[in-house]
Amino acid sequence: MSNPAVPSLVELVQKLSAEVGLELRAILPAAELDGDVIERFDTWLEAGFAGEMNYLNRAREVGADLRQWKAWTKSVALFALPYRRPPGGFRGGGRVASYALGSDYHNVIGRKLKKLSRRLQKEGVCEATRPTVDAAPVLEREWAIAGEVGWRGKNTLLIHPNHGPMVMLGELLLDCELPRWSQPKTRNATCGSCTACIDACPTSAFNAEYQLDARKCISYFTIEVTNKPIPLEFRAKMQDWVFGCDECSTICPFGDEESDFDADWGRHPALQQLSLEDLLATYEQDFHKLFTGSPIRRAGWEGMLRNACVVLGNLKKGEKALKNALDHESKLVREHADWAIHRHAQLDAMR
Ligand code: B12
Repeated sequence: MSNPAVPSLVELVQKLSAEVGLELRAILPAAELDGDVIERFDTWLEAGFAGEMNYLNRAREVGADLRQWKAWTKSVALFALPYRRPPGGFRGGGRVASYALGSDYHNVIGRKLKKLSRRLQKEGVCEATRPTVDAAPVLEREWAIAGEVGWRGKNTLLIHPNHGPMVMLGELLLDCELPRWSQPKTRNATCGSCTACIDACPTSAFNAEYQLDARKCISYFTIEVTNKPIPLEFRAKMQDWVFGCDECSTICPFGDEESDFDADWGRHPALQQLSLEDLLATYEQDFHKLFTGSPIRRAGWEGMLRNACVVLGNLKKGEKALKNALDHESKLVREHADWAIHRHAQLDAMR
């Protein structure tokens, strides 16, 4: 039954979104973010919290107005796909952030957004469109907050009232003017006095509520920095996180712990197949083949082998594989294997 409070054009976008497996969360005009967002972004960049993620400067240039990126944009449709599922990782240990356990979200969401674009074009709703997921100069969380998809969590993540922080964001830029619209909420909430995410961070990466020093975040140094050593002070604190980290997401009281979106994202076969010891023995070419279609490729072969050494060190496992890696062609891997062997001795001494 149609809802008379929702303009029919929005209903059409909702319907077409649902047909491609997306739930429309909000629609905003192309220039909607308030000035404070950009000021805070500048402060954050100037403090050096972005580390080596120079690509964020481009998002700064686009700023509050998406027309700075795609001049024809008039509206933006916002999406948030839940991804919570039982934890997982490499066979025998080595945890991988939940969002990366299956198919690459860029592809999963990107494909759905492309399908939606074609349907909108066919219905004559718009002509030019641009799907975006993560890898574009779009401040995705700020748009989602402005569209009331959820609220800004103290862990800096967008928290959806029902799904919590474990949602991946995606947007569709459109060259047509659509009415501003937000999905009605079934509950109103905020973080209140809760600081569970800040307290749970293994590397104390939050300088303050709502403020992350990315350089200290496990996700940053295991994924974004692919060719440099992991700072010594963080290696033991990484525990068994070999790619990304979910600690500030899973501790959040919002979102249903029982949620299981495994079927939507799948499990990547390489993770079923490989142990960290196997990973350490892979050649570069094989690594890229094995992880085709997985976000894990982003960390690169050398980066992932480096991470694997640290985790094997922390888990006190894989002594033989680590010893072999002392002769690895990569200096980075050799150095981390050496650290891991010393870590085993250190853990023995602590017993
Ligand atoms: C760079 C980046 C990272 C970096 C930096 C993270 C960060 N917090 O900025 C690293 C590599 C560390 C990272 C890690 C992760 N990421 Co990331 N990442 C991004 C990316 C590409 C840009 C984010 C960005 O603009 N950061 C810049 C800073 C300035 O933003 P900010 O921290 O929100 O800062 C604002 C606030 O802090 C606020 N602020 C500052 N001080 C104060 C004070 C007060 C009082 C208030 C109210 C506000 C406030 O103002 C700042 C400017 O707006 C986005 C995709 C995109 N294109 O947007 C994905 C994205 C944010 N990442 C995502 C995910 C899933 C993750 C991880 C959970 C992955 C994992 N499991 O390992 C972790 C979570 C770590 C965390 N708590 O942020 C999702 C988040 C979805 C969601 N629910 O929010 C995104 C949106 C990708 C997507 N398409 O879904 N990520």
